[in-house]
Amino acid sequence: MAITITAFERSPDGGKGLARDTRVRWALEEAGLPYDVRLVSFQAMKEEAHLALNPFGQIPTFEDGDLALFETGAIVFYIAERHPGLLPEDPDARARAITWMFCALNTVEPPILELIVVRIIEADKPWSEARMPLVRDRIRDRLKPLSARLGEAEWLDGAFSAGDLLMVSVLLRLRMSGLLDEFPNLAAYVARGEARPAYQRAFAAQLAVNTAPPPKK
Ligand code: GTB
Repeated sequence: MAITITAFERSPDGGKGLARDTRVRWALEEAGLPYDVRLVSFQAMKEEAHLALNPFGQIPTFEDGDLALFETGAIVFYIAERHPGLLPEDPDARARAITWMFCALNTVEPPILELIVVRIIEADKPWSEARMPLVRDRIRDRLKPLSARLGEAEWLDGAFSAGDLLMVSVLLRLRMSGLLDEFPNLAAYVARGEARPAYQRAFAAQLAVNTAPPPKK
């Protein structure tokens, strides 16, 4: 039975690939797995059928036969564990790659999400402008050690892994901020991730959805 994921009927980013279904699409493409996409409106995401898949009414969700998953990190991990190409065979190298997956989502992404809160969600609040330099510095506090660890290496720990997939996906959100350009090796790392054919296919698939004429109601 084909894998089915959910994605925004229309992503607020208009197809820049920033919604989290792109991460799942990318993992599926790296693993060479075909998949179907069920597009959901903001309203449908809060209805019973979708809440049964994700109690928080969010995308992406993932269905593989009788198994239904939510949380992008868990979905990418599920794919990576069962299909070659996203996690090394060697147990220690595998554990390190998984560490980078958690690092991307738990250590690097949170301050980046704060940037989006300040820039978009709280843009009209009186404290928003004053908070921005602090938020940008907190992101730099994460990028500096990450940049130092990556050095001139191609990927974070040997061959490309699910750790790189998630880290690149997280860093991609910084593009508009200019922060990535302060760390040329990280900018090059993100560019290497984006250049992968699997990422290109994932990006094109979500772009096609978001630039298609709106469905006739
Ligand atoms: N921890 C969960 C996971 O990793 O799967 C978080 C899932 C999540 O945040 N989903 C978002 C969602 O469904 C979409 S990706 N939001 C709707 C809601 O909560 O009602 C976050 C996102 C949304 C939009 C943009 N954008 O337009 O740039 C980027 C990222």
